[in-house]
Amino acid sequence: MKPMPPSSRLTRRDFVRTGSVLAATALNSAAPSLGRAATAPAAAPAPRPLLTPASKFRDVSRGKPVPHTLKGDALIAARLTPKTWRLEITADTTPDPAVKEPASLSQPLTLADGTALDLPALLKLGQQHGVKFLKAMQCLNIPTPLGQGLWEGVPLREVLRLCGPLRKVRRIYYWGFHNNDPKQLFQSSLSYSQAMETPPGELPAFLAYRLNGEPISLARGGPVRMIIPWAHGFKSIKWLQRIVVTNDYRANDTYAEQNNDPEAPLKTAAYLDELPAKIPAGQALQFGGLVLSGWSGLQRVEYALGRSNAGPDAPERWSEARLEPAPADWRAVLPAGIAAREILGFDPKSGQPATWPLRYSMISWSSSVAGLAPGKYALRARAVDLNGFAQPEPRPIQKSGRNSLDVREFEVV
Ligand SMILES: Nc1nc2c(c(=O)[nH]1)N[C@H]1C(S)=C(S)[C@@H](COP(=O)(O)O)O[C@H]1N2
Ligand SMILES: [Mo]
Repeated sequence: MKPMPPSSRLTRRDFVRTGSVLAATALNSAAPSLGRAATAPAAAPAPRPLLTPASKFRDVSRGKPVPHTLKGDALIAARLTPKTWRLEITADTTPDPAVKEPASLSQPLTLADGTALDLPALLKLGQQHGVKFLKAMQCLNIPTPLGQGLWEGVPLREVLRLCGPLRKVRRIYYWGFHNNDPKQLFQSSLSYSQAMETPPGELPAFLAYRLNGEPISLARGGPVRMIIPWAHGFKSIKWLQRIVVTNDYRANDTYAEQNNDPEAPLKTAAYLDELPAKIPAGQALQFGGLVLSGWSGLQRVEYALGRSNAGPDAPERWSEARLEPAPADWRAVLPAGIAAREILGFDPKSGQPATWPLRYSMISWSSSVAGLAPGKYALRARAVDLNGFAQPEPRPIQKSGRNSLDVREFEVV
């Protein structure tokens, strides 16, 4: 992610207004018969709100019943209310030939001896160590990002510190409420260093208790969920209830067993919105979508227009799309009472994003083409990361992070 030159600090309104009408020339040189003057440009798509309201996140929750349908006593028994929520932290002592010496921690936190962490204690820790972070939630195997939120919580390292020195620990795994049915267990894990040794300027794994300035709803994994900034959604365990430290060196995420790469970080990727099936000739085609700046950052978004979906005359001619600029006034974006300078990834002095797009967040992009002759077309979009890899590169398999190109077909009539 490049530092933002001052000239690129346009307002979000500028972004909508100037949604460029430019690509006909690029297309013309590939397929001269396509050119024709545009007469009636359609309205450019407005950028998505940077914060997705909690109720508008797409939901991929597992469990039967899903925890957020529990009510009354069932909710209390599940320890999923702010008053009943507890977190246990223990050491893994399961005998395993791969584990020569078991892990231990000085002070386990358990329900049995009344030491399990409760929400007031976590919030108190937050007064001293709290972090805020704007993150796109996206899994590695689904077509569209789920949403983007401002998450607040306490770094995992600070919570583990409550347990005194950890001995012989190589990994940390954790899970949430799962209806007491072992088959519904959904677990994730981190290396010891990922949890404890946040490098300067890097982002910690954290236990979140607020989303967009409000307590995390049950549907979004509240009262407390894990947020792993650099990872796909499957590491961000909802309804968090148990953390286990282990000397087992193997990642034991539920997702690994489902043929996913559990160590793959968030993939830089562009997403293309739906297009109308038919567009009147003479009207410019406005299009756009979201782009997620992942582990390797974002350089640009590109699109290519071809006459057919897979045909040989689909041009490998990519044009650069326009990225949504950073908001001129973050107060209009952030929940009341939260200043941009408090959020990780912003310069604490200027209150401006240190990079744009922010790491692990998504913004809108857009472009348009004019002068399309009647016929069938296919539009593709891709992200180019800061190492110059164009999506789907450099990920060899989908199961390490969805990386296929979005393609939309439409007809000019
Ligand atoms: N306890 C629990 N946490 C979970 C899951 C789950 O099934 N159970 N699913 C994970 C997956 S695969 C994803 S993509 C994210 C989705 O988060 P969201 O529902 O808040 O968008 O939650 C993660 N956390
Ligand atoms: Mo997921």
